Amino acid sequence: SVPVAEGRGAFILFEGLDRCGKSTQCQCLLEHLTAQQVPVQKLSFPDRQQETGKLIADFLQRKIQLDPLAVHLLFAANRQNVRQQMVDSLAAGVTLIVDRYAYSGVAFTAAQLEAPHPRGLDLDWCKTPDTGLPAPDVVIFLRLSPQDAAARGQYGAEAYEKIDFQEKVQEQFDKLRDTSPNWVELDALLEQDSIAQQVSTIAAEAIQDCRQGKRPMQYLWS
Ligand code: FDM
Ligand code: MG
Repeated sequence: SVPVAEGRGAFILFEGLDRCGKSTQCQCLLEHLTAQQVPVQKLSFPDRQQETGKLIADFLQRKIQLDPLAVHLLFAANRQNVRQQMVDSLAAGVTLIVDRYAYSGVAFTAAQLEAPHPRGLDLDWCKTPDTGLPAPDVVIFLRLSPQDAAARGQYGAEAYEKIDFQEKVQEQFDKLRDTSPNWVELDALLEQDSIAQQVSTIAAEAIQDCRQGKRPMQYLWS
């Protein structure tokens, strides 16, 4: 019998440093859930199709220069612009597989701020523009050292792709992990299939809980 979506969909988020394999795992999970006839939709941020996303893409490709704090707000705007669509999809029983989100937003900006942050530009400032977005039911963090990441492919094509900067980003991700109870870390050095298997187990549990109404919708930053 074909499973019918009863309760809400689950919000499954993938986070990690550049080259950790997030996009591959998102695609694997999409195919896996689609084969199981789970209603599912994949999103990735930055969404480069949006008007804000085009500015972000130009910035990442170093075609235009923007102030780091202004870029931060653009990344958040790029998410807020689809907030209602995400909420509606989840409510309609559609599971969302998301490639990067506000955690990347906070970590990549906070990694650029000099400590001790003058004028209140700190982790909390970075979190503010994403307030009110739907919160993920699970954050799957694919952990890979910046050195192992760099060995996978050449860095340098886009801004941020530098080992020393990625180390700072990882430190910020670690701070976010400490305040996120639904954060799960997987070793990104494992075989793709082995990661995919762990991911499908984690996803199945989240999907079942959400479908059965065991997890109320939550919003950032709770
Ligand atoms: N990035 C991504 C940010 O700096 N802030 C954000 O809010 C998001 C979603 O953009 F280096 C950074 C992370 C990465 C770059 O992301 C492009 P993709 O996943 O490589 O396209
Ligand atoms: Mg990238």
